[in-house]
Amino acid sequence: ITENLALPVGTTLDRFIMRKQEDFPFATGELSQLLRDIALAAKIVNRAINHAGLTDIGGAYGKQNVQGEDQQKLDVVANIRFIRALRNGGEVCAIISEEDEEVIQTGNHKGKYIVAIDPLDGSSNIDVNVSIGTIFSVYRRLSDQGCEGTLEDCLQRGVQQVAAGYIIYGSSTMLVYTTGCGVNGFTYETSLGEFFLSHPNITIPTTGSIYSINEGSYNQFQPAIKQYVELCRERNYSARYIGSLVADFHRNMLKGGIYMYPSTTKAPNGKLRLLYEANALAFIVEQAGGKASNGSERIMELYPTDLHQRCPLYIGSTEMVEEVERLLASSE
Ligand code: AHM
Ligand code: MG
Repeated sequence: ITENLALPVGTTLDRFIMRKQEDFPFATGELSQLLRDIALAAKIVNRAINHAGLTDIGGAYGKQNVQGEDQQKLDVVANIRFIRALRNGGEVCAIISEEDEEVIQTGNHKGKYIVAIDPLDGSSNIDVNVSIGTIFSVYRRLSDQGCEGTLEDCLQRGVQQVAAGYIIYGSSTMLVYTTGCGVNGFTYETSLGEFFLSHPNITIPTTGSIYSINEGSYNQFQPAIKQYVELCRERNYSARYIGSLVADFHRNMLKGGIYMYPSTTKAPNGKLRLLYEANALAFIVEQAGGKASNGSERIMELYPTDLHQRCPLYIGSTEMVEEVERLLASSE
């Protein structure tokens, strides 16, 4: 057996971030450091996830988060790890997390950035060894440095994002991010403890043949969404729904497809959260050439009024999202 010399390939995440920073001679390097902080926390969370079946870490924590959902121990672990990494890094003044009702003040009053994060998305999949993810958005603070981050700093529109990304803890662990100049993906090489550039300049096909929606809720969908699902069935599209947003999104971005979490009769605003789920993925998909909509408006232009507000989400290949928008518009 000969060693596979093709692996791992060239560029580490650190080097890539450094090279990108050199393109901006006046950049201070704080955003670069912030991204490195997130990557470090991702490695620690990745280790915790890999040990989940072996330690007493899996299973319900016995508490509920602010959405009234059961918190898993790993949710809590991931939340602590990311907050700690961002606090220690010093670049972030305030954090919005799915796991915390209020804005988290890091104490870094000089920090220029705000981070919105879902530390561990798809947590119902933890105990059954199915892919889960972390989603994050980065904003520049609006208030002056030298004090705590304000609510206004946290309630910015998606178009104000300076960076966004996700980590998918899947068959391999990947970090995918954008700073507004395309999307790049890095695969984690566990034995070396490094992320390596594996998916440079990711682009999403303009159309595809995968649709991802929880069809179990079909009876609760609006007529236009039922109609779109019928069209997908007639066209023999593949139905693929992991129930982990990051994993469903990642697959569709690479292969072409649409992910939908529509409004339902039980949840008129859908389930997903604007600030730390929809906006980040919307920024990424647009940078990859795709589209993200709430059915009638661009996700990134929605005005947030609440830290944990929800919105319907149609995201993926441009032509597929536009077809859903047309069906919704003509059914009004
Ligand atoms: P979570 O943030 O509590 O994990 O919920 C978000 C998850 C998404 O990852 C996934 O796409 C969706 O909820 C699945 O919801 P449902 O079971 O209603 O289809
Ligand atoms: Mg979530």
